[in-house]
Amino acid sequence: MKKTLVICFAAYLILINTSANAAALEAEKSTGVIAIDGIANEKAWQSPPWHPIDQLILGKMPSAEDFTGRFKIIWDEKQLYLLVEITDDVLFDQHADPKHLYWDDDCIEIFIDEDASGGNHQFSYNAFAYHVALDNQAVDIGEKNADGSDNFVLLNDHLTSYWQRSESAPHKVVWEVALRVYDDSFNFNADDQHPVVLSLGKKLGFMLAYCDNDGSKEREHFIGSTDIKAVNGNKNLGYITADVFQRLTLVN
Ligand SMILES: [Ca+2]
Ligand SMILES: [Ca+2]
Ligand SMILES: [Ca+2]
Ligand SMILES: [Ca+2]
Repeated sequence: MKKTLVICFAAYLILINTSANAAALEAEKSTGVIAIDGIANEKAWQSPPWHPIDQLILGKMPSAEDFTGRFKIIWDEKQLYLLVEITDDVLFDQHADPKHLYWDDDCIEIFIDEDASGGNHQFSYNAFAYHVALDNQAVDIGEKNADGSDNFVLLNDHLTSYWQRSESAPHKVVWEVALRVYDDSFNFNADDQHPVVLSLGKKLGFMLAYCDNDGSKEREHFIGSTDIKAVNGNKNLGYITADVFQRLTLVN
């Protein structure tokens, strides 16, 4: 009886664990060159499906005019490519310094865990949480400073980003990003850092989110691509642990 209980409990734990990652994603292989110019006219963008950015992480659920987002993802050996369509009524960049309170400015946030290991990445490069700002700069939390203080690092050479407003809908932004994937051996202070070569069948941890602020002191809402299981009522866990990311598989 005791053994059965243990087995049931173990099965329950596995169920909880997999449900957190339930929204698995696939990235199709790119069929040509993607110009990162905020214009989605490449043939490679036609066939992949859209994925919604509609899961509330922080704040109150916004109206469709306030925020709507969706994305496509494809890959080649060198990088992942994201096409992100955002409708946001007010674009807001209150802090000029790209490393100061960057999460309170409008930005897309790309979470990536090269080896799908999961686990804590807040002050390590076990996974990355790139906040890509309206000036196309990318910032994450690096390893702590020697005095124990937070160390925000610009990682602009990890990605290429460009967005522009849509001609057809003035509040719609078309955003293209090419993201080089770095593994957990990344060293911010070394010069000879290279992204991994991506290959068919590779599995990564991935999540996409948007920090929306329309003029408040702090961001008004934070919406992601997967439903995060709350811990003590808090779903804002992606910047701490890669356990809440989705599973992304590179397919043909
Ligand atoms: Ca393009
Ligand atoms: Ca908004
Ligand atoms: Ca990892
Ligand atoms: Ca906004």
